[in-house]
Amino acid sequence: MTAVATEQLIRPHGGSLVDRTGDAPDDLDSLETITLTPRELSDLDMLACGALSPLEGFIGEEDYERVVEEMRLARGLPWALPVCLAVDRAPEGDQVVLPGVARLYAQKPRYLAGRVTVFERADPAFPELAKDPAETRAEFAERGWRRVVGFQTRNPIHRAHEYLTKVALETVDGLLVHPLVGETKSDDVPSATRVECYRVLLDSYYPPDRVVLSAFPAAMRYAGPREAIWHAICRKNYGCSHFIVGRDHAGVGSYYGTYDAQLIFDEFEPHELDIEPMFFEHSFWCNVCGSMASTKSCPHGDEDRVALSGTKVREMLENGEIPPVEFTRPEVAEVLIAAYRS
Ligand code: ADX
Repeated sequence: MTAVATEQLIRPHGGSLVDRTGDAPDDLDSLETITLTPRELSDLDMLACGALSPLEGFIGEEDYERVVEEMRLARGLPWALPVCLAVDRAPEGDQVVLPGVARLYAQKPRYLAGRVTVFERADPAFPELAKDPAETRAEFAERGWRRVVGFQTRNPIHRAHEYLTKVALETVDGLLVHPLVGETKSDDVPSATRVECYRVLLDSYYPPDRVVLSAFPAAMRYAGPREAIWHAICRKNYGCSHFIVGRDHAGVGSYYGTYDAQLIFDEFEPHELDIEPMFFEHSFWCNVCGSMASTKSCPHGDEDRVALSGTKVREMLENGEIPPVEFTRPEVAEVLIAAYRS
């Protein structure tokens, strides 16, 4: 494929990529300091590099209310989750310094709004996988990709994930595997182990000239449907024209309906989000088909289907048992077992 201009890629949300990196103010030492939670620190970093375009800072009351009630910013643009900075009290001055990280979760009573200027980016968890939206866009253009599908995940990659990404890849130019590496709940598999899983799977089973692996610095909110919209908008900023939404995207337990995160896309007019969601039914391995499938493509019954739950797999790994190949590739299972042993 021949290179394309970055202008030929999908446009960022709101029209242009925000860049809130800049120089430190001269009076830095005299400013009041506010400590951030890991989630706020992830948001700050994404504000800096334009991953949250068109946001230029933590949102204020007008945006907050419209986002919560209507999934829109005050200016009318779709936006699904508040990006807020909670504080105990209003600061004295109109500028503050934001250092990380407080492991403190008490709900603070106020939100501090305003533009940010980031003069020192947080150290990325995986430096070799850290790519800002401008960098993924440049890479897609260089590779000649215009139609790029983004894949969000917070789990070790299993056969269903592989199926979704490969089916999607059949219809577009390239795939961005974009695992979330910000804060997750404590029983999710740590990002270092997951990143190892993504690497071994991509090395053995994906064509390197069709896939980019990069880390998505966000923290999980477990906000299900709204998070699916938010994830899609962020990936649009990274240059993705398509975004995969499968079963219970960004869900937790059985709190949301299995396909709520797909249905919510109907609340926007066609092309308002611009990025195209690619919806997938619950997929599984079918012994009779001898392949991955979903109820859309497989006529067989439950007795022929392998749909292991995450809990069941965790139990197997804890006992040192290798999950069946129908669920996890052996290369990935080895990484997981080694991680559980250590
Ligand atoms: S998530 O919190 O990032 O959504 P996970 O990493 O499990 O969790 O899922 C990544 C993506 O794959 C999501 O779009 C999810 O809906 C989809 N997905 C995961 N498992 C399946 C499955 N068995 N069938 C269909 N889609 C799935």
